Amino acid sequence: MNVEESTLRGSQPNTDNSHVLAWVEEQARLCQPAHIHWCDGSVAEKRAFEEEAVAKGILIRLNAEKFPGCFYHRSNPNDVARVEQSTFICTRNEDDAGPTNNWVSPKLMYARLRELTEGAMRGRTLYVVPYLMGPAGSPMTKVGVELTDSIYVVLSMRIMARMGKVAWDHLGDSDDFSRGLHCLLDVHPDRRFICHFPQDNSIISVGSGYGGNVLLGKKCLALRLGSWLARDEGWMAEHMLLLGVEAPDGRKSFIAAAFPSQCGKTNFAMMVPPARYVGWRIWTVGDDIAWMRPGPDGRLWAINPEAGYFGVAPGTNGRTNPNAMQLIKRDTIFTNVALKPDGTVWWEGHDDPAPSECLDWQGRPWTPASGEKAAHPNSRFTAPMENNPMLAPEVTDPQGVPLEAIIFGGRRATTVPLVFEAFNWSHGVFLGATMGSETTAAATGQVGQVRRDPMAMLPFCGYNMGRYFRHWFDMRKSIPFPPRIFNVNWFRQGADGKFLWPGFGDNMRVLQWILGRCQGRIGANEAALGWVPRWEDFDLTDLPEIDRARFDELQAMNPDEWRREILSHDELFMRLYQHLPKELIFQRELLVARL
Ligand code: SAT
Ligand code: MN
Repeated sequence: MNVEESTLRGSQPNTDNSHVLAWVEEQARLCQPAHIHWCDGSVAEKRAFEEEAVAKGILIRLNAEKFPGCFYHRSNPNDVARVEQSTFICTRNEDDAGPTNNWVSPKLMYARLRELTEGAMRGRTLYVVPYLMGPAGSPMTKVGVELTDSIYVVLSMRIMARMGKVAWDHLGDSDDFSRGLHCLLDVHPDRRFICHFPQDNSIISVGSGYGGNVLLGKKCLALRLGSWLARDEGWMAEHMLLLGVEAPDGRKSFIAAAFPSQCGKTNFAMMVPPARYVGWRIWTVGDDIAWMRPGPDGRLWAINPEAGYFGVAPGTNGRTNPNAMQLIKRDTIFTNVALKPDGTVWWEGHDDPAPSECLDWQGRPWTPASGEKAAHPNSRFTAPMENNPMLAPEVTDPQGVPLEAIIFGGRRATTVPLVFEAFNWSHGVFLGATMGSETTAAATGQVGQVRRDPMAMLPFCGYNMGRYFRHWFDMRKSIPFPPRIFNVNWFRQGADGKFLWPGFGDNMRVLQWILGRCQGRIGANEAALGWVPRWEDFDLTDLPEIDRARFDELQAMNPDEWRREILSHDELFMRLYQHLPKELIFQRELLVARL
């Protein structure tokens, strides 16, 4: 224990970067922690943090035989999801944040946050967490430093990013890093602010201990600040999974797909093809975020800046995501799921039947008769990507992977067909920009309302959304061989309210069609919405429930529904009107004409 105690009591700076030292000193003077711990990312340090977190009741060690290296955590019940109403983009001009973001001037917000963070770490430890977003040695990689007083955040950041010495090595003596400060405060919703200062490359997050609000590398840096940096530097930061499809002849094709939170990105990225796809394999590059830039060969190349998965637990099982079930058996932190008496975990939609008794996500005794959910609908697993049996080896390639297709998809019970292809890049940008999706439990608020969620970036775009669309159109000029763009909807329902499409592994059939199109192997019908699959080209072998009638229902385009859909685009277009690229208006007119 001696070594661990001394590790935890505080440590010497493990970098001599003068910009880092000065900034940490300034923040420490503000927050007044009792100790400062400079994280090195080592295994010994991780062990010591785990011991301390268990001793303090922040983590519970799970059954060491069944879940080696796994821990259980409960967040404050008032703090279980991202809070869009408390998330701010603080630019000097309000117009730079745009109408889809909450805005407060940096001056005002810094002052408010200064009051909240002054002395906020008294008696506590401030952890200095250096991390990389992206593989070491990649020209795309960015350095972040997060100062936090939460040991749960430190342990989670160690999973989600490349954390420790590797980041100092990458940074050298440069000043080019994102500065992040996180203080738990009293975890009260009234004092919860997730603030971004893109012009200072900095983030201050207070009053929350929940993933998306506090693992600052993820949404805050990789998407909100990332999208800002990307526009300035000529690349793209997107809310997209990345996967590789390997054909029996060994050829790999890479695809990016944007779906809103809780719409199955993790499941899709880890998909196992149906048995009839002999020799086909899906490799995961990333499950949430893609950084993409034009390569010297004129194609669009993408990296996954993350190193772990922060996946939704409920509904994850051996059918929906067998690879995830494998990878979360080790080294995983579970948050807000149910805890069984034998030190294992459970959630709604697990392979195991509901336990006869357990503790629910709030620590209350639960039985199947309780009439409430045992796991919170937004409960999560945090697991390192190395444990994924289908992790793409290319994930550490500094150049990333070349993209053949970009897929947009929302959660829509009606209106939107299973799959169609954009006529070209501009039309594809229009499809992404007008994407709608039903809201989920990933953010606090009402669930199941259709809202516009352009490119699945509504909560994550760090600047004016109209200019973001402009950036998408402009990028085409530096990508001579752009990926083709598709739209999918796994969630369409029949008149009986049941899903029409089985989803999960069977999404391989949609991927097959998409790749067939990208590689010029199959034709398609030209329709009002885009190119649509011909029945005879679409592989439905071993899926007897999808007969011709059901396929037509899945692909149906109802003009009345689409007229309503187009009217509902207007709501977003009006808000963004000032910076809305004209191309979007023209695309809309063309669509109306085709209808
Ligand atoms: O909660 S997170 O923002 O980290 C995940 C998500 O909502 O996409
Ligand atoms: Mn996400």
